[in-house]
Amino acid sequence: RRLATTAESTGLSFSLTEEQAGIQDLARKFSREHIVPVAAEYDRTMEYPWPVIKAAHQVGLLNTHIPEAYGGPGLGLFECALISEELAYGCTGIQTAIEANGLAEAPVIVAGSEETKKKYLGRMTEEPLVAAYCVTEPGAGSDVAAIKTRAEKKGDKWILNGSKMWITNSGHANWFFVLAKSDPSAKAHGSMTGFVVDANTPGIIVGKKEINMGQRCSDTRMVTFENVEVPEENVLGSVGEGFKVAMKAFDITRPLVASGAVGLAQRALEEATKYAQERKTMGVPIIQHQAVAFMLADMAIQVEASRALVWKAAWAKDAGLKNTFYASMAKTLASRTAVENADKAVQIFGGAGFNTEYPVEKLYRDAKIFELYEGTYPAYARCCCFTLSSEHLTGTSQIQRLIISRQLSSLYPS
Ligand code: CS8
Ligand code: FAD
Repeated sequence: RRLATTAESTGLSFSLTEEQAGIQDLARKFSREHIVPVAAEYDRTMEYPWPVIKAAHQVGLLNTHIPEAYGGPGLGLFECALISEELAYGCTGIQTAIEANGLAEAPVIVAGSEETKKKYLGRMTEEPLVAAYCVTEPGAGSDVAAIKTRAEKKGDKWILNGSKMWITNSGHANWFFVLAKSDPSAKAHGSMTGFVVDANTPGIIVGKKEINMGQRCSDTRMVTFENVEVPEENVLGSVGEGFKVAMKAFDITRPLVASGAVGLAQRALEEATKYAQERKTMGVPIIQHQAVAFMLADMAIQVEASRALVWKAAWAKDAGLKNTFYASMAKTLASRTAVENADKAVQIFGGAGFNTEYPVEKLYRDAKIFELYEGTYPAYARCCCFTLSSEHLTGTSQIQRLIISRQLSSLYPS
């Protein structure tokens, strides 16, 4: 049974249009020229990659899904995925900083009024600014419905109080998307509202930059809201609709996180293949040892399979279909691929793989977060009905099996 049945069929094709190939070329060239050469240094210094972000803005590689009506290029999710993969090939820390803009913008695109879109999306296209998406809290990550940040209506303003944790781009953001409980007495999912909040509003306290295992130039911080006044017009959609707005944003961004993971996995494959042809042991290049060649083959298979699923998830969205199912599958498979390919690349490099002079130890550190942010496995359990072949997934594979069995009965009723 197919889930996507309502789109008008254009036939199946894996070839890109001339325009898509042009967009991919632009992003590839940008990544090779502006990201690859500086990635290791940004990793070392952990500085925020402003010069790269500004250059990306200049060539149109930032805010790529902002509609033309608000000054953006209005690209489809598929084209955005092509870009995301290429940027991630260069450095996923830099790509995350860039994509986090898209994440903050997504709720505004999904639910913002015309005025809000003009104001907050418009300014992103006019100058190189960044924004942040504030949902996770110290006490609530996977379980979004458990957030505690409060929004109370006072006259024509909303007053926000609470803390958000692990917020990407927050130290540099011009504005925030904030999810808060506007009516704690309402049923969990109807108790939340989404807001756009200008970063310079009094009462916002941005914490220290967190020092993470990988993607170290990406900026992650706690953000605290103390009696922060937000005007009524900055409510996104309706009061009580915030949870769904926050989730709909993921339908746009999870395929892009997944394509970022594919970019990292592709990079690992390329670096390992090149090295395996140069490095000799027992008188031959190590690629001639079947154990090494088969690792490379597995890496290539995983990249192709992950990319195909990303493309399907993006295609479904562009075709106007609900893509949550495929977005979650793509994110789950691609993030595992990134982790496994980076691991294999380090293995193939041997001792050199453990050293910062070579590119793969960074890939290894950068990869893990793809399995954590934008939802860990359980978040996908309800959507994902396939299993992954990794011993690391014992618990969550069980959850996935549970879900498979649940979905099977509705897919194939007796
Ligand atoms: O809580 C959900 C979840 O997704 N948790 C994971 C949270 C997460 O992913 N956080 C990421 C934070 S951002 C981040 O990490 C950024 S990383 C840096 C930038 C990277 C570059 C981009 C859940 C666990 C999946 C579900 O929670 P539940 O509380 O069990 O809710 P449900 O019962 O599933 O749903 C409640 C209602 O909401 C509706 N819903 C759910 N999903 C959707 C989508 N679209 C529309 N509506 C949705 N996708 C659902 O249908 C329910 O509606 P009802 O009307 O109540 O039936
Ligand atoms: P928890 O929810 O506490 O989960 C802990 C562990 O328990 C995980 O292994 C999880 O898989 C498991 N678990 C949880 N629930 C279940 C269950 N029901 N069944 C089985 N196992 C379960 N958030 C934002 O809002 N905006 C951002 O910009 C952002 N950027 C981030 C950047 C970085 C670098 C990091 C590290 C995080 C970022 N996050 C952001 C937060 C991220 O989305 C959360 O960390 C993630 O959703 C997991 O939540 P948690 O850390 O609270 O883990």
